[in-house]
Amino acid sequence: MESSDLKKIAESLMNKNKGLLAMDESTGTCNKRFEALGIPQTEEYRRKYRELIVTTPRLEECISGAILFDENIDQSIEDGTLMIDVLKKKGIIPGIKVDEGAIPLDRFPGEKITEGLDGLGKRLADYYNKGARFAKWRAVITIGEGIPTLTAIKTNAYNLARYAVLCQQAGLVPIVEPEVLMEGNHSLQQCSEVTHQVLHAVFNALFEQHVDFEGMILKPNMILPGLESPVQDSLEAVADATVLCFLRCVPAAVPGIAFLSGGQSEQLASERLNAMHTRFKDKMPWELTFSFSRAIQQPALEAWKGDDKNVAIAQKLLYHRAWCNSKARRGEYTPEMEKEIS
Ligand code: 5MM
Repeated sequence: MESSDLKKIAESLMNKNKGLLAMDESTGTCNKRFEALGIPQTEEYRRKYRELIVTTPRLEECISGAILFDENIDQSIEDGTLMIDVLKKKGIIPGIKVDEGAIPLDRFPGEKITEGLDGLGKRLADYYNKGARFAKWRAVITIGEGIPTLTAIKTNAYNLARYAVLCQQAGLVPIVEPEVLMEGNHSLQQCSEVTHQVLHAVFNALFEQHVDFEGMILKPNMILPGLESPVQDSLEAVADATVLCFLRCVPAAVPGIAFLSGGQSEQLASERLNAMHTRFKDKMPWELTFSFSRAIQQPALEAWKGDDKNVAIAQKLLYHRAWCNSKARRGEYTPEMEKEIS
């Protein structure tokens, strides 16, 4: 694969009016979300839900790429069309989550390491043949008493870099996702310091593994105070801390940064992304957009509740959140837009 091909895919994913839709919940995560809403936790209900997402009318106006989970890449919608083909027909680039989840990091209590490197080259070749053009791997970093340790940061960074180079070899654009979790009572400043350290370790590892920065995308957390922190900072403080951290850590050769939402409310995720654009217009060397799962899907999932008769309203809600975020990624979002559901 020519590096110019990877660059083209990365640039298409970072389309100025759009962002990414993460619909790569593993079976366990998807079932947990279904359970909370009383939706049956079966393969057929997970298929129906993913059908609802990929067939949402006009989704392609706001979404450039969708991240699938292994279970969905071979699944079809009701009429027999493969979900991946539904996406391609809409002009949405299909991607695939290729990590195999985070497990406890032995001898480092409270920390995790993401698995999935064994046999990855072969799996990536299969996914490419099935039509995927980008991939995703998520590493999880927790802030707490004495953590994260340097070992956890470096081990996760190394795995992310190995994954990224294997993706590029296979013709897939790697989305590199080091997530510093929101859980905890840490301050905005602590999140900034940890994210800074993590991003330096990740880019150092990517550099050492000869990853082509122009053919990758970074999927980070925003710089936020912990969910239990008594101080919840303003939109402006979050926007400034986040963009300044990236300006210091992310090379300009990287085409784009696409945020995870991490458990923020849907509206806050849009407002914060929007504030970054209004405050740093023309001052960022990369595209800055979204790759949300919960902050796009949650209202739709709650409206659907597993019932076919709710599909149309759920799709309207899904489109609406994608639309709000496509406005936010241009700095054009306003809270009044929350009422504009057509
Ligand atoms: C969809 O959730 C992805 C992880 O799933 P598993 O934990 O089941 O493996 C996750 O990587 C997701 O793509 C990102 O965290 C973005 O999702 P949020 O909800 O944070 O926007």
